Amino acid sequence: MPHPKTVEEMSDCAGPIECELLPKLIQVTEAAAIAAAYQMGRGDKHFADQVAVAAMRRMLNKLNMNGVIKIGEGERDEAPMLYIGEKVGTGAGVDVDIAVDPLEGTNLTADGCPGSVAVMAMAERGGIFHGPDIYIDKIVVGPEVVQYEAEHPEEKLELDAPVSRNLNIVAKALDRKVQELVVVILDRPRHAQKIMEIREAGARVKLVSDGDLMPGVATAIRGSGIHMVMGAGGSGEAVLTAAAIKTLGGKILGRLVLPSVANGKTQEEIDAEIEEKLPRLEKMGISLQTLNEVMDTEKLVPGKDVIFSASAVTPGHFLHEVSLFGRGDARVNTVSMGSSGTVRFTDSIYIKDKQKTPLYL
Ligand code: VTB
Repeated sequence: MPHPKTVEEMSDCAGPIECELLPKLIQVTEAAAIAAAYQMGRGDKHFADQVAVAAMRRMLNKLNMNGVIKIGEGERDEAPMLYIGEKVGTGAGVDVDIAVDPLEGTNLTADGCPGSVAVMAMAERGGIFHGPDIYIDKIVVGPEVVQYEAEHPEEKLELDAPVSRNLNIVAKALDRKVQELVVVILDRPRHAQKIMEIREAGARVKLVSDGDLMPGVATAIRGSGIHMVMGAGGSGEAVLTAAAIKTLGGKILGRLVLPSVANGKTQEEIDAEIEEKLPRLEKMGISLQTLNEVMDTEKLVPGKDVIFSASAVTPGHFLHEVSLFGRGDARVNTVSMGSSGTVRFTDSIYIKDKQKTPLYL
């Protein structure tokens, strides 16, 4: 029987970003993860973040591209490096939009807890949502649900539908019972109602203290034990999730929400946040009305040549933590992917002294 794909077709990439920058992107997130790993468990989340940012930026600036940070460490006035709008790369080469979270799960790293990663996504210019640094309330699911929706147009996930209805669709798509589903959600008072509804519908809940980005990616990986992610978290994290889930064929639905609203603050506090953030929102073409619109995967990541890489700092759902061996040698696990459909699980071992450092399996 002929092989369904030629070797050339298998190694085809979606465009210049995947072809030229994906191998480099892996090294960028690896460098940040290794830098952060040296700060693991030291209780200083700001310093852990700082070293990850610095390592990432140094690596990024070596790349031949004309990069712009679209989602990063915050606005220019609050972040000295990798702020929104910062230009990175040598300036020669392809135009690239970048979403970055140099250390997703700073608390997790500082406390030595599982789930922190260094993560970045790239796409062609205009390929990544340009939005404010607030929250996005979301639903994330894997490719089986996308397939099921295509075959059952009347049964589509909706952000505002009752939780039980959405869970039923996911269960049918995965050919299992709602009781067998696992939903990951951030452990926050703002999610108390949703958590109750998920449990009442019969599904199981995994609460995470931080870091709902990689669980979102895991919804597209069978065997990860995660079928759905729900709840409001950082908008940057949601866009990064969207980049990964798009390349894996899954989907995300999300809506921008102000943290003061999501966290049930007083009207006075909500008004203060609106006053502070509205000018920036309006500059991005977002009004208080359009803030409420539901965005899909295409809206969050319209790019056609999208790449994503996440390197684990502490142990993850499907990645090992960084190992440090002395003499600066390190081993680091990464999952990376591109629009072509190529996914790589990379186990990189950086050895300085080949005589002194043994290679372990
Ligand atoms: C969210 C979540 C992230 O921080 O942004 C969360 O998406 C912040 O939520 O994965 P709170 O404002 O409630 O703390 C993370 O957990 C880590 O960056």
